[in-house]
Amino acid sequence: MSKEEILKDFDPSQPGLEDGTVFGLPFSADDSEIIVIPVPWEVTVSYGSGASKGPDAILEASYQIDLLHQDFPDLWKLGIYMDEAPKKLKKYSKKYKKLAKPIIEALEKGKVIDHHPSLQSDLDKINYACSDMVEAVKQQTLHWIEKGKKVVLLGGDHSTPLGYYQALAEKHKKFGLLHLDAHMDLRIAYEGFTYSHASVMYNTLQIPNISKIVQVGIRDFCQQELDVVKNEKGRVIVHTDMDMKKDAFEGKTWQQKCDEIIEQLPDKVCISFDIDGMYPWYCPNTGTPVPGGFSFEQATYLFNKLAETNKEIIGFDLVEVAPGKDDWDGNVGARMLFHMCGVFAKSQKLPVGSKIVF
Ligand SMILES: [Mn+2]
Repeated sequence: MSKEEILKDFDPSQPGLEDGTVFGLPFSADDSEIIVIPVPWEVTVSYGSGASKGPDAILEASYQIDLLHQDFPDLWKLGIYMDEAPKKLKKYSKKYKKLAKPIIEALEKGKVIDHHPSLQSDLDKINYACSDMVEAVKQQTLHWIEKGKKVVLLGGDHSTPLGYYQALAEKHKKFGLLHLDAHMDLRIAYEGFTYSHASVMYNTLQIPNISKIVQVGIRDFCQQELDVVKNEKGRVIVHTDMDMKKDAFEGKTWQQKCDEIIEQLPDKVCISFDIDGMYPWYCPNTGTPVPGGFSFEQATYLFNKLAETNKEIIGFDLVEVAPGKDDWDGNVGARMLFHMCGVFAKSQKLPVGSKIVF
């Protein structure tokens, strides 16, 4: 069936098709403008686990979402397709996470890993497996970009989008990251893991095409990360949660703050959204929650403002969504994913329709 015929047959007012793809949409990958690459990976988690189950939880919750988005009413017609995860990733995530556990425990007891040959050899294996994951994500991203698709990455923990940024760097000479997170993720090989979730922005800084990282919502960082920010001399800009709240308490509006953040970004922008940037009640099961944060609507407002400027959103990732006993975390993640697809598509000048005004 052609896409036109599928559209004619499909009733968007009914709940999504559970045998369809994400959001219950009836389209194939070929018929979809947007491809979501799920990366169910969490090998180096240091605290709470579950981020590898994020993509499944978001997929499950996505069937319940009404397709008529107030800001982007025609978004669903573009087609959003969730791809298969890179091969064997789920299995390897489990395997190497098990191997990482004794290393993290030994570190917690104050042991030095390279004094323990078997732990050191496991650590080497883990670092190798993680670099494989990064390469697989990069190749899968390039595969879809070369087919003309708008590609989105869905984690997994925050180590998962590094290969995605590397792929974007093959296509764009210079771009910046708008990074929403409670953490800076600028640690250097955290706990010995080169590709730790807590090191992803440090690793990202090694990509020369990334001209700037603008961090929003930060409220937990260490001396080493502060030193990285200082050494980068303006390449990393930090908006801490404390500073943003103080500004707000003293009368600065969110609109003013968003203008300031957007001004600091280069012409091309990739968004990296760690769900723990938001207030913890939006993501109670995420791996490393921190009190404070911003609301769902503050995030979507910032993204909408960015999409209204001349700056181009070239991609985004959403990471660290981890499900609990109910489907709340997945529900929030699915709605954020849908909204971010909308701003991405709008910025890419795809026909998302005009905002519904009452
Ligand atoms: Mn993070």
